[in-house]
This record gives sequence, structure tokens and C-alpha cells, in this order.
Amino acid sequence: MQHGPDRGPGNRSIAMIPPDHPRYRSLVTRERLADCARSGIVAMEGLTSHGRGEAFDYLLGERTLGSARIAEQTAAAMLLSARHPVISVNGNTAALAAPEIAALQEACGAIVEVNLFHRTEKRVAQIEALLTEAGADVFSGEAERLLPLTHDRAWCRREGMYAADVILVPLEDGDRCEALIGMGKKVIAVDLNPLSRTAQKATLTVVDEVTRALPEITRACRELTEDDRRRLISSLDNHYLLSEAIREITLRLAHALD
Ligand code: PTJ
Repeated sequence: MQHGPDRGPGNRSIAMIPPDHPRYRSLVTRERLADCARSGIVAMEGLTSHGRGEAFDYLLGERTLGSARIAEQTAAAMLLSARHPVISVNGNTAALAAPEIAALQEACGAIVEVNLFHRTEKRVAQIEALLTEAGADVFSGEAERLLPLTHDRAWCRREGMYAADVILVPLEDGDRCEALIGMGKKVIAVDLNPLSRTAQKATLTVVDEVTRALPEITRACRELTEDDRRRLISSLDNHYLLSEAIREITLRLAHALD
């Protein structure tokens, strides 16, 4: 196996990353996203979003915080208690976590719908195919410009996202989160940046990496009792969850050179 920079960018592959590299997992993830950007599933802009996410994950210690675990359980409780739950999937989420989306759908019975910021019909079809291949039952068909937004995230399905009461939005941009809240929906965000507009506006923010967060939400869907669900929903305090993540980052920075 040949490693190193002597193979041109067009010839790189995940198999070339040495498994003993201390940042192996991170490098494999980057390569996966780069491959998906080359094929059009991930928007080029999605690579910068991933970089921002990585930076925050570094500051969080690349692990699930106790407060994130509470958020993940609460997310499960909200999805299970919803009348019409929807999981919204974009290019980055599909590239990173298509099987995890399928498993969560199975555990909570939500609709899975593709919604894109950098929308083209071709990308929608590619992402729907990737999710279907991973085992998800994708809600597709005629989309309409239904959300009160001037950009292309306004496109969604009347019986899908538009009708949702609870909507899970991993790796979101703030505008749509605000618009969905304005429509009276409960929004669950997954965002490593506790300072983002999405994180601040969502009903519930899971400050965790999406491939760690989704399996935790799925597990909680399988384990929570009715009483657990009621308790988690009634004690939801997003301000506390965000401030715990910010406190953790501050502590890590304060002790970085100890
Ligand atoms: O596929 P499209 O066309 O819908 O475009 C998707 C992107 C991600 C490009 C679009 O939604 C976007 O521009 O998002 P933002 O505004 O960059 O926000 C993404 C947020 O997700 C940022 O706050 C990142 O910190 C966070 N993030 C990035 N990677 C991860 C993450 N959070 C959790 N897990 C990650 N792996």
C-alpha cells in the first residue's frame, strides 16, 4: 500500500490512510467527505462546515459530554412523543451517517426527508439514493416552496417536513431553524458549535458530533419508558445544556497547558 503525498489528489483513497496515524479516524472522515464532495453528495461549502465542526469537537475533547447525553435522551423522548416526527437530511449528514439515520428512523418511526441549502435536483436524488441504500425509507416526491425562506431550503414536501410537529435537523444553518420555530414546530438541532444561531434558536440542541449523537438517540428510543419520556420533556432546559457545553470548552482552554 502506498501512503504519502506522492499520489495526486485525484488518486487518494481511504485505504491509503495509515491505521496507526494518531488522527486516523479524523483523516478517514475527511477523506469520506472529500470523496462525497467529488461525487456531488456533499456541497463544496460543506467541507468548511465540517472543518468548523472539527474545531469545536477538538475543544469539547471529541467525546459525548454528560449534558449532551441528557440532550440525546430528550431528543429521543421528543421524537417518540411526536405526532409527525421528521428527520431532515443534508449532504454532510448523509455522507457521514446514512446508516445511523436509517437505524434512528427504525427506532422512532420518523419520516426521513432530504432538505438542502445548496439544492439541485441531482443532489437531492443522489442523497436519497445513498439513504435508501443504507436502509432508510425516504420520503420523496414533489417538493414545493413551502417554508418562509428566500433560499432553497424553502423547498419541502407538504405531507413531510411542512406538516412536522417535531423535526430533527443535524448540521443546520440558522435561518431555517428560526423559520421552523416561527411555524410552531419543535426543532432538535445537532451542532458541535454551541454558539451557532441554530444552537441558540433550537428548542433542543445536542452539542455532539453527529455520528456519536445519532446512535445515542437511537439507543434512548429503544430504552426509554413512558415515565422517562415525560420527565425528560418536562425538564428540558436548552439554556442549561448550551451553557454546560460552553463551560466545558472554557475549562479545557483554561487548563490546556497544565
Ligand atoms: O448539503 P447542503 O447543501 O444542505 O449544505 C449543508 C451545509 C452543512 C453546507 C449547510 O447546512 C451549512 O452551511 O451549514 P453551516 O451553517 O456551516 O452549519 C453547520 C453546523 O454544523 C456548524 O455549526 C458546524 O459546527 C456543525 N457541524 C459540522 N460538522 C458537524 C457538525 N455538528 C455535528 N457533527 C458534525 N460532524
